Amino acid sequence: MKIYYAPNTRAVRIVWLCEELSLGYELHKFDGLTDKRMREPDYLGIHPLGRVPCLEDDGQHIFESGAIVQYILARYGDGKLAPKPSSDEFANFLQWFHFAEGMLMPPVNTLVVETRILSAEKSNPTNIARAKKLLGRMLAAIEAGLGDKDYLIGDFTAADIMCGHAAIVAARNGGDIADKPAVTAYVKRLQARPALEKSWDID
Ligand SMILES: N[C@@H](CCC(=O)N[C@@H](CS)C(=O)NCC(=O)O)C(=O)O
Repeated sequence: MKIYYAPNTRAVRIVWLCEELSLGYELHKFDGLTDKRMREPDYLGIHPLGRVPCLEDDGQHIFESGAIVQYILARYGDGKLAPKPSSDEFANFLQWFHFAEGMLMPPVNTLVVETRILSAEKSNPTNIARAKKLLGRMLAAIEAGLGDKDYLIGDFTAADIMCGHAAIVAARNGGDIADKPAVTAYVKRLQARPALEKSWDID
């Protein structure tokens, strides 16, 4: 498997998953999101938007981090990091797995654009306030979902790779978790996992 990767992006999720599963992979590393090679025709032929992550496996390419995680789990997961479809946890697993890109990341994206990409003159305080409020509600849903569990469905699963990564990125980009003890502890717990620590910025 070849992972198209840039440090501190959603591509971290794919490396993290492979590390948790002890799967081998080759890395195609971009230096960051401003790396011009991401906009070159070769890569645009692989990912039409020139984004990461992307996976190459068995002569095929696949993009969308959630789809890639599901693909790896289904092909190479050997039943690990996901409950069986017949189990009581399966619905909860899918729900949190997809909450990451569906609900958590959109306000994070707005905050990244408004506070990191746009110049101070172009940035819109109303958009920032609205995104922060929305993100607070999404993080509150995680707080409630965690309850007194260590991970979203109890044991560590790929739902934590998707949602946990989003929660960490949210906390780094203006999401307030100080009033959310379960999320705060969850973020710390995830960051202490050696597989994640290794995945943020690989040489
Ligand atoms: N929903 C996509 C989002 C992909 C995405 O936006 N990736 C960002 C990095 S986290 C990117 O490559 N951005 C480059 C750009 O916006 O030009 C996924 O989960 O893979």
